[in-house]
Amino acid sequence: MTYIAKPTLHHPTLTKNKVGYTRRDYEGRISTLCAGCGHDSISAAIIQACWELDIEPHRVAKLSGIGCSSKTPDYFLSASHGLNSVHGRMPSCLTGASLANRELLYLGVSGDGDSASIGLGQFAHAMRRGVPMVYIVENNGVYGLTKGQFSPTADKGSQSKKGATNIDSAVDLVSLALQLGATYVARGFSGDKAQLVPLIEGALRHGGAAFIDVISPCVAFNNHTGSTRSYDHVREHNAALNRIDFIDLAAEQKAEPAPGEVVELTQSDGSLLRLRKLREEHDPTSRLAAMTTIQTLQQEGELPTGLLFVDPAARNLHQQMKLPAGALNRLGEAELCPGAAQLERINQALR
Ligand SMILES: Cc1ncc(C[n+]2csc(CCOP(=O)(O)OP(=O)(O)O)c2C)c(N)n1
Ligand code: SF4
Ligand SMILES: [Mg+2]
Repeated sequence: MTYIAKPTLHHPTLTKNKVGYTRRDYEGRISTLCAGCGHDSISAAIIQACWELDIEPHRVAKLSGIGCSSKTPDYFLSASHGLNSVHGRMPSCLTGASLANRELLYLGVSGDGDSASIGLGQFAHAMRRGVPMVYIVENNGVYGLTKGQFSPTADKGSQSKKGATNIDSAVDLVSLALQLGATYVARGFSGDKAQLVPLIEGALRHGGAAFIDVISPCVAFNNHTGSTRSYDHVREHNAALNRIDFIDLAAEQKAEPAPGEVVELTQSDGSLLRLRKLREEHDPTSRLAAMTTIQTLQQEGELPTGLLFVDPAARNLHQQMKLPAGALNRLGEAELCPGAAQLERINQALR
């Protein structure tokens, strides 16, 4: 399969977005993942979201670790910048890149093994520092690439394909992200693109640490009875809290919302998240309420999905560190070497 290249010629009548690209311009190479793998649906959702939001592909940097999930950046946004890091080290590479050049849009793609096992410390610090990024974990409950061992997100008591029972407690990445200070926390399902695409779009416009846990079944090793990450199980236990009906940057098109209470939240770049509540009791702007809802539903065996929490006025790492507006990698000598007098002033202030 890997030798089959996608044709580069596009049909001249394909629809273009506002920045002049067709949806095909956001694609990547042909996927080598197993047919039916949830990760491929997430790649398709990322392509859709970037195209719909008129994001120029060369303004995006996509970073990943190691795993089937971490291979996926090869299958979307081929014109973007990319880095495939050592296993679990994507968050620190992304943090460094973001500090060097804040003008790009950072997209981190990882797996449940990559982020909740070897990379757990890295995950934690990227969240608590408020790195402006969209961090997606393609969560299948197993190490897919190394043939289906339980990952730390596998539920206690769930069964492996060969019938072994998982005896360890699960790491719940959305709860962790909330506790650590992430300012946009969502959970999607690779089998529900209508829910997932707007969640990614909202995250791309967020401007702070945005985390999306996407339940993404592994058809080769974790799609059987006894697994809590199979397509059937997730469909049966998906407890959607809300739906983002649409995200509108200038709030120019006012579509009629579907029935249900609607909450409108304006993010710092002016984007409007229009949320239709499916569970009246859930307030997506309360971190505490999100934590309580997640714990309560998960204890009942349900998987809460949707936009779990958002702080629309979130501050990010750059703002907290009072960094200059442009990319640090373009500072000139005058800014980098402000002179002996300035250095003396700084030294005096620290005495
Ligand atoms: C330092 C290091 N340790 C272990 C491995 C072996 N390894 C490769 S991928 C992987 C786990 C991948 O699981 P996950 O992140 O959940 O991705 P998936 O394949 O399930 O999408 C492991 C343990 C490695 N490549 N590097
Ligand atoms: S092994 Fe699992 S995670 Fe990896 S490509 Fe196949 S279905 Fe996807
Ligand atoms: Mg995995």
